[in-house]
Amino acid sequence: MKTPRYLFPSDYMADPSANVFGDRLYIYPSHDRDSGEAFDDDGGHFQMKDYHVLSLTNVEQGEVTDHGVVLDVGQVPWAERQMWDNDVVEKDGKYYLVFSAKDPNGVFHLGVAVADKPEGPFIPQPHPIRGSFSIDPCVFKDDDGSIYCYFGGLWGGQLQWYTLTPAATDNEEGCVVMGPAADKKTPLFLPADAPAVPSMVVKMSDDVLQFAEAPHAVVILDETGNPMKAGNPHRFFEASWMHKYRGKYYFSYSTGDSHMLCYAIGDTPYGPFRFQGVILDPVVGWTTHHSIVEYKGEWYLFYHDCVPSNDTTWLRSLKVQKLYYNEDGTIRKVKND
Ligand code: FUB
Repeated sequence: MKTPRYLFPSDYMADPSANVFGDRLYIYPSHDRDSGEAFDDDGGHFQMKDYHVLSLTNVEQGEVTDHGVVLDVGQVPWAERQMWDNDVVEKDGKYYLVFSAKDPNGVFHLGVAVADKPEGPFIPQPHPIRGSFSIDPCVFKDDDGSIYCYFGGLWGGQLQWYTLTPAATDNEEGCVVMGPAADKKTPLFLPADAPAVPSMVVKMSDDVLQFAEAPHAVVILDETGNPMKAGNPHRFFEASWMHKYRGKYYFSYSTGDSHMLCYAIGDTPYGPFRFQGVILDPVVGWTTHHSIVEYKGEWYLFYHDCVPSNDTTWLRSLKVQKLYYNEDGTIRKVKND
C-alpha cells in the first residue's frame, strides 16, 4: 500500500474507530452532514444525527460494506444532538457501542448501546453513563479481559469544565474528577506553564454499562520526564486511542489546535505515558482523529481528512494507510500522500 486509501467515497464520515471482530474489520465512524450551522470554536458545525457501521475483509482494496444506520439520536432518550465519536467493545458475545452526545442542556455525556452483532443494530440505554462527561470514548479490552474507557476533548468537547483534585495533577497514579465547574468559565487558553488538561481513563463495570470507578487523569510525560504543560504543541486535545504492542500500552491522541496525531507509551493502561512523537502531520481540515489496529498481520492507521470536500471542515472522508514500527517499538511517522 504505497498511498493512503479513501475508504468510503460515497458519504462523509470521520473519527474512525477500527476494531477486528471475528474475521472482519469493522469501522465505527461519526457520520458527518451539512447542517447549515456556522463554524465555531465549540464545534457547533458538527451536528451529526446517527451512526453507520462499515466493515471489510481487505483493507487495501475491494468492497467496504455499509451496514446502514445502526443508531439514531431520536432513539436515545437522554440525547438531543451532536452524535460525536464512538467506539465498540465485545464482551461475552455482546457488542457495546460507547458514544458521545449532548443532552437537552447542551452538556456532553457518554452513553452505551448494546447489540448482538458487531454491525448492530444497537439498543441504547435509557440514561447516560453515571458520572460521564465530555467526548471521544475509546473502549479498550486488555488481555486479562478488563475493559477501559479513554475519553475527553477540549473546547467544544467541554473537558475544561471539569476540575481535578489539586493533588491529582502531580500524582502519577491519576486522580479523581470533581465534576463540572460551576461557572463553566475555565478559559480555553491556559497559561503555557499550567498543567495540560489530561484525557481520562476509567475501568468499566462488569456489565460494560457504567464506570467501575472515578476516572483518572492520563498523565503524559514530556521529553524531560515531567507532565506536559498546556503550552506544549504536543499536548492532549481529543481523540484518545489505546492499543497494545509487544506488551506496552500506546496512548495516541489529537493535539487539536496544533493539528497533529501524537503518541506516548506506558507500562499499564493507566499510564503514566512517556511522549514518543508525531504519528501524522496536520491533514486538510481542522480536526484530525484516528485509530490504530492490527489486521491480518499488518498494522494500519485509520483517519480522516477534508480533501474530497474541498476543505469543508465538517465534511470529512475516511482514509487508511499502513503503519510501521521501528525495532525499538517506536512508530514511524505515517505518510499522508
Ligand atoms: O466529530 C466531532 C469531533 O471532531 C470529534 O469528537 C473530535 O475528535 C473531532 O474529530
